[in-house]
Amino acid sequence: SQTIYRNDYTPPAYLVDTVELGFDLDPARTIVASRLTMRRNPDSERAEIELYGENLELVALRMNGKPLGKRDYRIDGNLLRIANPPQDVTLEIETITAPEKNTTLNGLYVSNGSFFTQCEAEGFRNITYFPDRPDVMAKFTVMLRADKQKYPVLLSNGNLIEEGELDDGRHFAKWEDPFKKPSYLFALVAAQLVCQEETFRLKDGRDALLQVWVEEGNLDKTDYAMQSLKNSIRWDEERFGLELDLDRFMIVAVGDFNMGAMENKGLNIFNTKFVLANPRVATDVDYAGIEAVVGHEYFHNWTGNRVTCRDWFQLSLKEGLTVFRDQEFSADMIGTASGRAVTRIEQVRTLRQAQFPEDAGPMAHPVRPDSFVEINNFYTVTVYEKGAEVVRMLQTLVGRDGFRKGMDLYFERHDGQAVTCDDFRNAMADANQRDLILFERWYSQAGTPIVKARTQYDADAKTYSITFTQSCPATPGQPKKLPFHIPIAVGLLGADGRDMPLGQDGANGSTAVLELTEETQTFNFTGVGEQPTPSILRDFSAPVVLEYDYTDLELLHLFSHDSDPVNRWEAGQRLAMQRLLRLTSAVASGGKLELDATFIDAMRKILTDDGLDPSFREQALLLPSETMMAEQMSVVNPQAINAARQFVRATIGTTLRTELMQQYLANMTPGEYSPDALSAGRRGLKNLALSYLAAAPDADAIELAQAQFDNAGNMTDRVAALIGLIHAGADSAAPALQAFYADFEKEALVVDKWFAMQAAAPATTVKAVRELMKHRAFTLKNPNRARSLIFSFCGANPAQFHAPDGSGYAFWAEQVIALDALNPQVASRLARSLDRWRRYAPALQGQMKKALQKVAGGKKLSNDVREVISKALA
Ligand code: B3K
Ligand code: ZN
Repeated sequence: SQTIYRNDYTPPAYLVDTVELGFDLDPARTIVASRLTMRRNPDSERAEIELYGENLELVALRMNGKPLGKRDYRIDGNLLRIANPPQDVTLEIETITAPEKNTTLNGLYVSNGSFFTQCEAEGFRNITYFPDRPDVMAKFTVMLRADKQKYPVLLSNGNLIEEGELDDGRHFAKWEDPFKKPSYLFALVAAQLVCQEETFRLKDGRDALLQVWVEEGNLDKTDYAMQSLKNSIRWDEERFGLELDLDRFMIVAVGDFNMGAMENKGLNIFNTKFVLANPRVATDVDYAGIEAVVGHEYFHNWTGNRVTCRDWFQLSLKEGLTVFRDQEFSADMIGTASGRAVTRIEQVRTLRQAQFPEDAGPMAHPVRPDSFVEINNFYTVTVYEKGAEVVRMLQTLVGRDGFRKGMDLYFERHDGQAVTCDDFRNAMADANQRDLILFERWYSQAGTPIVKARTQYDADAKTYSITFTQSCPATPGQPKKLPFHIPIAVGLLGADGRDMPLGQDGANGSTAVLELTEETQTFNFTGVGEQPTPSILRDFSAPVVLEYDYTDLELLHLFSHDSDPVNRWEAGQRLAMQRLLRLTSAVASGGKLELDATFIDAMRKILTDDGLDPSFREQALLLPSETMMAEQMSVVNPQAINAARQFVRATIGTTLRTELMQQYLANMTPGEYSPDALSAGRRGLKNLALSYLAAAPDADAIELAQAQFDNAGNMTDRVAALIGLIHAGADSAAPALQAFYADFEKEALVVDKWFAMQAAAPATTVKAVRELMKHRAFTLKNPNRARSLIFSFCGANPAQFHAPDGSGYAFWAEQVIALDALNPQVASRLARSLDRWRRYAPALQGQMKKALQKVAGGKKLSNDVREVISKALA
């Protein structure tokens, strides 16, 4: 395994203008014929054709009509080189692959008897020899041939230009993509599928054909994906002036898929999880996921496909930007200010739950990494979610209109090109005449910056000052950091809870965006008539850790009054976190467990404030997760964390019993199910109330959960009730689980939920997980199923996973090794579970190290897993 460095980039020696691909599809032996027209790249000095190929049987290779013999080319590992070719070259290549043997789900593979592809990042080289790098963009024409009965539907990118019958019961379809694209955006599907379709009028008056393809029995679950696609198309027209550039846009759902979905040009391939929904099988969270992912993949058509990445180090150029776009889309779909704030709160939660730990661990890397062994390991929360934060900060700095101008300039300059993160930043800077030189550090430096704030009020002068000091912890390969350019949105609250008018430059009414660019800087406010309570980092204006010594009184004030809903929520999280951490040490030292009435009263006030959206109240009442608590401790004690958090939940359940019950009843959503944000928010609050009631198990709460389970009219309520029963340890939990399985055993995505609920349940031991693995519905081969049981246990059940005897780690090691033999990309994700091993007590650390070493010693380890494990052990 070899490390690849960003600074080693060189342009390709040959470019490809056109690609003609012919597929004779057969699960055991698929023949791929490829014809490439290539020419010397004027931007390169080198005179060599380089083609990548993996797991291919090379049958024939011709250059300009002449067969090439063993001496005319060299194959080193996955690279085929032809030295000193002429200026213009036509290459003809014939290869054979065995899709049915491909368990990696990378390249061309078979799922439930049909053919699918996944080519990003470097999967195309498993299909044919090709300059498989994103800066080689070519026009593709694709001929598919296959048995008509088994594979009645033949799809590829772009437009269908011909189809017809062949001998022996076979048929063909020819597709042409009018746009140049890199090979990672190639796709084909040959399958037994049906579709929901619709013509949709675009803004410029053209009609586009939209299709959602699924297996026969799932046609009743495609409405929401179709609606989300139409909403996405409209939204991109309106917000960014970007139109669909094809006559046809297809979404295809497949049950075996390594990630969420893939933005192949005109032929998006999706994990069924992000397509299929009806109220019976999908939860509110599933619906929101479908909207976001359908949007995300559609938005890639411009940010990713029309303008793509020069090399894979630039991945965040398309991913960070496209996540930002899908976040804005989801927020705009809700429409209300408080709904928007709730989506923002969820983003902050994801960052703290997953990205901050990554940024502080052995796999920490900049948004634009400097090196990698396996690029698939860098489709991370840092590249995606922190990358989206970086784009969001740009919008905060140049304003919404300025951001649009920057986007317009970006497309004006780079449409049809493969470019870099610098090109994007430069477009933003140039369109707004802004200096964004220092801002580059957000792309080049890893680690979560820490911003310390100190404040001073001068009553006589009526001035208030905030001094910020920033620092950033060392990360692998980056011992010292330079200051970041950090937008910090600030408001000041008066004693009456209202925002004070700000006499500060750049102030926009009651919120000022301060720009911290040095290590230490002081900002002054004038005309401040009373000692304010500062609301710092409003709307989470930068992905940093803010340290400020808030008193409880100040936090309570913000929690009751801050006009910025994100900081209002944040104040509650701070109050809760302080208590959770105090209780965790009390548990560990055998001290007395107590929760103060002040905190309970604050929670009660929010819970019963009918002036607030239910979805906001739900967010405000949700406690920081066990993972977030662990990140705050110098030595992590998973069992004490769990016990402390359970104590707080049970105490809330007991002391607020009346109010929780009231809210439970007040937020029922009778009538027909609708996934809209308001209804989902009501269900969310109601089900959170239920989970608190069930955390303090009394007979009534269990009865309530049971009744909800029996009468649920949708999956959201059914799952919430079942989780309530399971977590309460109710006798009725086992029969309910059985009934649930019996009702839904034919719905793979619901069976996933069934495994996941059990995996995350507090009483589920390693041994119980091993038992569940013997269930007839379990298989490691399907990524969704593996994730539902094994990943859920290792990630969402820390108190059991970190069992003191090390049995969780031994289990983890076994599963990483077993998965790696089938599917390295999936295995490598699971391998990340022990990233933070050095933060645990010595006894646990020793056990974890042993498990890591066990995996490291595996004989046939993939590069994917080896990279993750060796970085963890380094
Ligand atoms: N671009 C794909 C992810 C590909 C992952 C390759 N290991 C999906 C997305 O981000 O939209
Ligand atoms: Zn993406």
